Amino acid sequence: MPSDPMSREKNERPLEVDVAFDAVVVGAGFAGMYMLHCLRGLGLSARVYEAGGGVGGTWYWNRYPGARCDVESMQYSYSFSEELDQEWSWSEKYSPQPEILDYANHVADRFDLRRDIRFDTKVTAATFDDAARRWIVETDRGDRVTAQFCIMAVGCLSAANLPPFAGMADFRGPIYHTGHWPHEGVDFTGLEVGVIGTGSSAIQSIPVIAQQAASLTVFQRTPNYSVPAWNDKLDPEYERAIKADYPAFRAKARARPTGFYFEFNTSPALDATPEERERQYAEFWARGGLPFLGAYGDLLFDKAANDTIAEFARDKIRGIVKDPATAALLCPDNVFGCKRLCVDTGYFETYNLPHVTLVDVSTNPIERFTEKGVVTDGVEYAFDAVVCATGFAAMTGSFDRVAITGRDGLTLKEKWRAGPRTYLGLTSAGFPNLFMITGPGSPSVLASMIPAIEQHVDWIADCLGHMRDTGAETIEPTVAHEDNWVAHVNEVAAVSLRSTCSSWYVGANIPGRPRVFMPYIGGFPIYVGKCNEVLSNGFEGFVIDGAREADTRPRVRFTERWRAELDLDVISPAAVAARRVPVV
Ligand code: N01
Repeated sequence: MPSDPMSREKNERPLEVDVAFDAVVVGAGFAGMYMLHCLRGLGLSARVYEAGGGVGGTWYWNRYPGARCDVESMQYSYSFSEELDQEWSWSEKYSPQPEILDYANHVADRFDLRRDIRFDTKVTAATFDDAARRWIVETDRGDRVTAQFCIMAVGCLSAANLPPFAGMADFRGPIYHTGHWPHEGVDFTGLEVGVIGTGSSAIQSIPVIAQQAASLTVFQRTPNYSVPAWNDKLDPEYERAIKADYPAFRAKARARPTGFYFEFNTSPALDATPEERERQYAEFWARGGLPFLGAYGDLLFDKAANDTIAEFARDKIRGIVKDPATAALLCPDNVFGCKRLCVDTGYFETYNLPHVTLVDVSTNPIERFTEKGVVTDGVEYAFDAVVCATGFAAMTGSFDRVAITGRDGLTLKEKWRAGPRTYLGLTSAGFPNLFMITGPGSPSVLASMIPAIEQHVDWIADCLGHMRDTGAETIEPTVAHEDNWVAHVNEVAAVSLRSTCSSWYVGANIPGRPRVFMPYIGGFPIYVGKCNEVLSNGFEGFVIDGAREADTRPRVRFTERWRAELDLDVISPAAVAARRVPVV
């Protein structure tokens, strides 16, 4: 995907060669920004390289029409600064992309982050120099710097997947990817538009594109479940109530399996009568969004329970979409919530519009692009513009874009060929002093991203603080601990129905990728407890080399706020074993 040449010109700057930093951070999204803030708090020197022309990561690139967050605004923000929490106000229950990007820019200004960030710069390689015990980091602009620590803040869903359809170069109109949307926006007024894909990005953008386009044709390979957002202006009373004690609200959210707060019910769906279930689903549907999955505790563990919520959701689709053939095509027959649940505003209603058509490409895939449009099943559909809402090479794709070489010439890509291997999703054996923020093997995309990011950054910051305190040179997990962690990640994934379908969670959306459930599904608080324990036990499972004082107890500077008592009735290991942990 091209970077923006105008922005790059604007960000003209001298090259950085042979400059030494304590840490280099790759990416200036929410992870890289907060990491920089903490590195400064430790008094460490840092350089952040960012491929985009500004901060914000996901929210910088995904500017497609209708893009908004699926986690409520009052929870989708940093929690590290009470002042920041108090001074910022969101306008809607679910924030639109431009407002989240404004927030990211506000944070960058408020904490004076930009002076250590180099924009329009892609890190191309990071190589561990064993003799010097430092990382050599190179960029596409010719920078070549060294750092003791290299921190990958590259995001989980940032490597866009543009399938290599034959003939794309022949198409005479523009082809857009939702994850690389033009900054100036796109006006579809009066155009014949094709959209490929029906995941979250498509489900958000289709209703908005349909308002402008003369005709809209959607190519669907797999139908998706979607729950209405019931988005609205943010209720000022609700905002006031949360801001009256924001830290308490944050603590409640952190104790939840997904790292964000909503009310849920832990009882099993099949213990209820059909009438009770219907009432319960109707009530949770009326709340809308991802919390719909909180209607019962066993929905993602017990297929028979899941069938009941799936049928409720299909009934909703059949109730909305007037043409029965289209409604049937839109009804998924897989496990509800197995793929990431979508949240929409008027998605299914859009198919009632006379100029909107659904084309099933499940058995006859898109054959090719032509000069005029797209061909499937021998039929050519003519378009002025095509939108590929075809997703991302999730979790590992963003790492693959950087040539990361650890000890003995081992590349991360090679090491992860059969699937990612990490210890706690934070580090990987053979790659000393390399850290990942929300890497594979951590809750990452199964938790609300900002709390997941903050918890990782705080842990890394305490780790780096400890290394500085003890004069340590390198830290690296043992292979045995990494193997145990990978086995545990797989073990808990096997318990969940989520591991049973061909989603991007398992890399199945892109041909040729290994099929491994990548995020940690054991629940955010359980994972946080494990990270705390590792730290408190003097970085158990890690080899720390070169320390002056081997048994100095790590100081807890940043992770203190992750040590609150948990609501163990809901999130206990016993609850997990009994498969009564909703929405994990
Ligand atoms: O991507 P996706 P996304 N021919 O992979 C189809 C997060 N997110 O960008 O299902 C035809 O979900 C593919 O079909 P199939 C969220 O976590 C968050 O929509 O593989 N079709 C699918 O329909 C989300 O889950 C938010 O059979 C092809 C679609 O393209 C994640 O990002 C908003 C194809 C891709 O769907 C990714 O969502 C948006 C082909 N060759 C996204 N290749 C918010 O919270 C792919 N497809 C706001």
